[in-house]
Amino acid sequence: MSIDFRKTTFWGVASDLKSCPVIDRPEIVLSGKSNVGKSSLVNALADNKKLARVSATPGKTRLVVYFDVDGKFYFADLPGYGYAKASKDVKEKFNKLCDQYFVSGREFSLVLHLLDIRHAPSKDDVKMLQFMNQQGIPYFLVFTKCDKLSRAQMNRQLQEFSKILDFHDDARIFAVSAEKKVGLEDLRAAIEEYLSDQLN
Ligand SMILES: Nc1nc2c(ncn2[C@@H]2O[C@H](COP(=O)(O)OP(=O)(O)OP(=O)(O)O)[C@@H](O)[C@H]2O)c(=O)[nH]1
Ligand SMILES: [Mg+2]
Repeated sequence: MSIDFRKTTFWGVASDLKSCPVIDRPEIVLSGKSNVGKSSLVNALADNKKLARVSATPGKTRLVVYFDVDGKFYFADLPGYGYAKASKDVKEKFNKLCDQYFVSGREFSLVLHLLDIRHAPSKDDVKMLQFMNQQGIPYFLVFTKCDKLSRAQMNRQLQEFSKILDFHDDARIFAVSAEKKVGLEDLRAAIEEYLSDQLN
């Protein structure tokens, strides 16, 4: 079985939990702070800049946006949490949608939790990892925007992260740049391998 990530298409959106579709294939959720690069990563993996809307202004993704990847699985691109500039109401709505998504009992195969390699993890990141560890939710940690740092700086940051974040022993860690197309092939291969026993 092989997945052609280039065959990724927009599939649908949901503005609240009730309208999230019941799906019949594995779902991979992208989570992380607003502006970390979730939508950019979908585009980079699919090698299609026009697929998901990306913006320098945090809070671009306001809905759960679903993408069909080669008819094999779905990506769910969540609105980022902690979008500081949104009004209180909007912020609460985003955060609620993210939170509900994870406590709803919805079944997903894997979470790609994204962290900006340049910044210390937020309280929400720490909470999210604790939650996934407690619930036994499988996740990959994906450090984004690697083009912004030198290798030495990157290694230093990774050490700092490991002091703050409680990585699961078998958590898989990736460093990517959507901008410079770094680390994408490794991530595609790991997703494919991860899903291989769930797909036929
Ligand atoms: N330099 C660099 N910039 C990136 C990279 N990935 C994303 N960006 C930029 O970061 C900004 C936010 O990217 P998005 O993909 O919209 O982030 P998001 O996590 O989907 O944000 P929300 O939808 O607000 O939750 C945009 O200006 C992107 O161009 C990367 O690998 N390198
Ligand atoms: Mg987005």
